[in-house]
Amino acid sequence: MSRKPRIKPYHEPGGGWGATIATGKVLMEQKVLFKGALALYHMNKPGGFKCSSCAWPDPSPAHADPLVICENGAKAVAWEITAKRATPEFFARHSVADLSRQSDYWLEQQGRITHPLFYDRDTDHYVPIEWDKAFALIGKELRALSNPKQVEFYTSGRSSNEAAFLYQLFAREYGANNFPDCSNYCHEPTSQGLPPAIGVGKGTCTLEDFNHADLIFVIGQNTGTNSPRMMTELHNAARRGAEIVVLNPLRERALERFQQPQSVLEMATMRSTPIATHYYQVKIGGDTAALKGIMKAAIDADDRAVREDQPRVLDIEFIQGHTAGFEALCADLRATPWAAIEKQSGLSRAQLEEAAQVYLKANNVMACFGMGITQHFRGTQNVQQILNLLLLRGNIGRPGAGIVPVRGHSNVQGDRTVGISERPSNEFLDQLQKVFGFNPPRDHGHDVVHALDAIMRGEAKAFISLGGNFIAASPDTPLTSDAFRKLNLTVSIATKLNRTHLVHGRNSLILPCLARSEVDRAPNGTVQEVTIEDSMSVVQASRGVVAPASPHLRSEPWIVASMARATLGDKSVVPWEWLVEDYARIRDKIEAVFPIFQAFNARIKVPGGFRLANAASERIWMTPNGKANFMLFAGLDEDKHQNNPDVLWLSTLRSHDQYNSTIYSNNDRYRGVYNQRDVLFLNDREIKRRGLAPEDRVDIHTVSSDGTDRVVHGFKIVRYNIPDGSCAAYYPETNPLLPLSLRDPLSGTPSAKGIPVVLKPQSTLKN
Ligand SMILES: Nc1nc2c(c(=O)[nH]1)N[C@H]1C(S)=C(S)[C@@H](COP(=O)(O)OP(=O)(O)OC[C@H]3O[C@@H](n4cnc5c(=O)[nH]c(N)nc54)[C@H](O)[C@@H]3O)O[C@H]1N2
Ligand SMILES: Nc1nc2c(c(=O)[nH]1)N[C@H]1C(S)=C(S)[C@@H](COP(=O)(O)OP(=O)(O)OC[C@H]3O[C@@H](n4cnc5c(=O)[nH]c(N)nc54)[C@H](O)[C@@H]3O)O[C@H]1N2
Ligand SMILES: [Mo]
Repeated sequence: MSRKPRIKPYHEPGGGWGATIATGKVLMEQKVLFKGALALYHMNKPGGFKCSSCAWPDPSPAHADPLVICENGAKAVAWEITAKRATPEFFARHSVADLSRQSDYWLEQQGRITHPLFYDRDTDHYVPIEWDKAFALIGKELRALSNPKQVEFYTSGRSSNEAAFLYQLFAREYGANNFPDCSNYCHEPTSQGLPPAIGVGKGTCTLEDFNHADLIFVIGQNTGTNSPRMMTELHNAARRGAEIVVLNPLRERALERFQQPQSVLEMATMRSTPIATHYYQVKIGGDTAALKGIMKAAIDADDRAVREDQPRVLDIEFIQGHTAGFEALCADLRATPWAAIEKQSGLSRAQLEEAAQVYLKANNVMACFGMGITQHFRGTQNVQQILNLLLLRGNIGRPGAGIVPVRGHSNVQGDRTVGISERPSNEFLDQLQKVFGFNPPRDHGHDVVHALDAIMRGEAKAFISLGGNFIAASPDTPLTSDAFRKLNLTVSIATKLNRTHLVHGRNSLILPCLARSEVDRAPNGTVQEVTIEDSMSVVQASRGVVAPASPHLRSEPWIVASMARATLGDKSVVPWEWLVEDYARIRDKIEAVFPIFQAFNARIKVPGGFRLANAASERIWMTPNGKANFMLFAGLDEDKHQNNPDVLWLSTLRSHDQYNSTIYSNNDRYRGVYNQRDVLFLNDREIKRRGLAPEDRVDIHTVSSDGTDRVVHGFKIVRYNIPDGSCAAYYPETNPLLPLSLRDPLSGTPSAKGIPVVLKPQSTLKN
């Protein structure tokens, strides 16, 4: 296969043989064909391990296919159980300066880290260190700090509930509530936007709802790539005749047409199923306008029904019995002119009225959404408009209806449930105090943005990360990197080498841990289980099945407990060693702190696990007024740059062959991009208007007024079907363009899907 960069539009359906062939290929590339097949057989099944790729729920064990996997889940497993190793010899060969010149792709391709490592300043190399010494160093550094609030405790959503619970326990007993978490970059607008509206910050549906919905919205989410197992539900719904309405600036292939790899018939006959019945290419950042347009048309139709003495088209009984704020919403929608809605959304009134008709016809409606909604300056308001639309017809808390935030990392929701929160409630802290007997700090701590601010101001001294790749995931990469280097201590609990390990503090440690697919043995020889909460609040056990990549690896709970013991010493009132001897003991403590986990250990024994209670699913509104609230966002935000035709809105996306900062390959099959990632998707009109041509290379500059020139160089123009005024490129390469200050004021989530940019001729040479 040629390694030359090429563009070749993809006309096949999503899924299908393309996906099946790709699955085999990744296992071969990582040299784990047989081990991989064994692992995949046990994935997402009772007694096996939970896939670490996405947070999509599993079907109930009774209805599951023999393999509950997808192409990208297979990539995640192959990547985890790869035969490649980054050994002490590897680190002896490459200095950190050397490694810093390599791409993110190359770094992770070196394989699993086999030993705990310590950064040796004299030689600029990572060198092996014994576990005890590593913990002693962490303890010494943390104890030396004058204020525990100088430490940031980052989490990426791959860690288990057990590891995350111990982690927050450690931080709080130490004295800090600083929990920057990857969800601050992700679904925080959901976690902030839903509680005032419906009393819970989570989705209200279960997988079963897909069997009863007659309309499913898919908004700002690339399902075929990022939650491929959700395609099974969309595929089944489409085949039963449900309407599927997509709002997305890009025409994502799997949402147009999908061939179900698990369907023998479709695979054998090469047939596929159209998925979206209506595909609206909203302008980047135009969702609030589009959703308001749909609601405005719905309210017009209801007004008409009243005038003509016809049955109401809105669910007035539900609105009157359950909600507040309806009148204010109507007044605002009536006052918002169509012309403004059309301009901002990039969709015509006719299109939005059509969408409203589809909505009004459907009895049961679900709305699924992803980063295209949340990663915006108005991310929280975007989420709330989706909910407003659902409330208009009582589409919540009944079969086939509700809101479905599609979470990212496999346990990002669970980490939050078990206490990773920089703004903990008093109720939770009281409970923690009662169960463990120490006085947890009560003041609010840092989320990612405030952690970054503290690092930049030099106030933070140490950064510990339970997984993830903080530097690559964060905005303003060059500025954040410079600040990060000034820290006294950086500690990464990780599986593979990444950028954050190279942009390190004065003292730096890499602590290699077991991955979820690997067997984690307790001191008494039994295999330990951890638990995970998926996007639909189902908690299940996960148990590794393959041999660890190295005998020196340790589990995340053990590493966290050992750090805590080394830092807090005999002063600690937590029985750390005892807890990690048997994770069932950690679960008992979780249950004692959070009553929602009642009978935790017993309930995970049931195949398929259990669903955490969700009041909004029962139409119980845990809001201050006891109602479901329509959340008002008056008018439309003016697009500050609308009169400047040079400005484009840039959305930073994932390719089909990456997992966040982990790049599996430089291909993006469904978008027809091969062997390259430095591309900029732009439509024909915008290309011509600038006197450019496809394949030309340009520099991309952020439009901002803070005096910093944010730029990435030499991106290749690719002609793509995307609305006027919009463009797209891959993350994390484009993170230097994202200003830390460009964030949703309500949730703090950076606007990674809406960055104002201009294009300039390439200033540095690049092939
Ligand atoms: N294979 C794989 N799986 C993953 C991940 C991965 O990287 N790889 N990452 C995981 C994580 S942490 C997350 S959060 C999820 C992310 O999954 P997604 O939410 O699908 O994230 P993105 O790929 O960033 O793309 C979002 C989609 O939004 C669209 N979009 C962009 N701007 C806008 C806009 O203004 N409005 C609308 N309506 N749409 C817009 C894009 O075209 C794209 O289809 O996936 C998880 N699963
Ligand atoms: N511009 C832009 N920026 C974005 C986004 C975007 O769409 N655009 N998306 C944002 C989103 S949604 C997210 S969630 C963040 C992601 O941010 P993070 O969660 O911080 O990043 P990842 O790339 O998922 O982290 C990958 C690393 O995790 C480690 N790892 C993998 N498995 C394990 C494990 O089992 N245990 C441990 N301890 N470590 C493990 C490996 O060392 C690997 O290098 O990025 C955000 N940043
Ligand atoms: Mo995410």
